[in-house]
Amino acid sequence: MIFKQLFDKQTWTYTYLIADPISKEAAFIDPVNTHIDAYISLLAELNLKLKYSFETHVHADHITASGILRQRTGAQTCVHHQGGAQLADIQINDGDVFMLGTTEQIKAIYTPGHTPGCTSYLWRDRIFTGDSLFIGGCGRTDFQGGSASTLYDSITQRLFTLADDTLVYPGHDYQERRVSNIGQERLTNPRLAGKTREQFIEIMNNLNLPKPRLIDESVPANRYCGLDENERQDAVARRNADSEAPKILTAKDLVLEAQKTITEVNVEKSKQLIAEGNIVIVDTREESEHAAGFIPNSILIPRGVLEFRISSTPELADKSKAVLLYCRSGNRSALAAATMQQLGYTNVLSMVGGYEAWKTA
Ligand SMILES: N[C@@H](CCC(=O)N[C@@H](CS)C(=O)NCC(=O)O)C(=O)O
Ligand SMILES: [Fe+2]
Repeated sequence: MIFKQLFDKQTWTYTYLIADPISKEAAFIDPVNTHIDAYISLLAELNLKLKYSFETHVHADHITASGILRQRTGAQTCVHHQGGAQLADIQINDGDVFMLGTTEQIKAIYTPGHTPGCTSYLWRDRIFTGDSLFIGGCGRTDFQGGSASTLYDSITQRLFTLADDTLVYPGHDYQERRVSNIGQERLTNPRLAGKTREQFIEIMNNLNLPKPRLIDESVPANRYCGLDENERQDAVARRNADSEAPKILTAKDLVLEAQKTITEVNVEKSKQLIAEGNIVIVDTREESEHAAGFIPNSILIPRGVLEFRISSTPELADKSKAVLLYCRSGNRSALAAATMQQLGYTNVLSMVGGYEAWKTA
């Protein structure tokens, strides 16, 4: 067997390389995007073909290398289907088994709690627990849909039921400890040993940790396997060309879809309709945008709260009345118009070009 434990000092992340020496097929677990060249060299040095790049979850503290590894090696990216990483080639289910060559089996064990998509991987005598179980600790549960009670169940029912001598290889260790085992964690992990579910939840709800330094860039990037905006376009197109796979929609797609069902009017026509009177003008932008300038007599209902504000807006009580919607450039108002039509409004118009075009005119 070929096995390596790699460490990213910046984020205290462990990455694992597993390979079958006969077929030369290899897999990474949780590769980090700042080490891609080193990974490629390592694969070359060991004469390995990367077959899979697994994520234990959609990480909040670093960006994955999986999307780029896919581009450079053809490896398949694998994330649990609850992870929200639509671009991943394989949407993992609990119990899925992945083969390297004919003998090496990697089995996915669903261990949610740190996030809803967390998965551990069992290979031979060892389990890669990601952030579900650390040495003497566990991943936090205070963001990304985390749940302390779910994590308690995952640890006690899925991980602690493995053989005591199963080696535990975590996703991080903030003191650079490298390996533990199930028996040791069951007996000595301070969050779990001798603790009830309620005590565990109490501990987890009072950690008061600062949020990870890189969370705001990591989570959105990792939903796209770590690819940046430019790299995504190709990957999304490739994915959408596969007729079997669910389509990945972008905001632009949603706007185009909405535009097929609504009526749009230009600024000139809008001015004419306003002059004729008897039309409700709705600004669908955010409050700060409205404050910086608006079309006279328009009422502000930001797109995000439209569905909920409508019934308490007296001007919109009559669903047959003419309504002119605008935003900054015409996209949000198109979506808002489609929504209002779904809610039964029969005379809704969206202003093309939005307030920008209005100002220019
Ligand atoms: N200081 C680190 C904290 C990272 C962090 O919050 N890590 C998560 C896993 S993604 C965790 O569960 N940490 C547990 C802990 O710090 O005890 C950073 O900014 O990146
Ligand atoms: Fe994490």
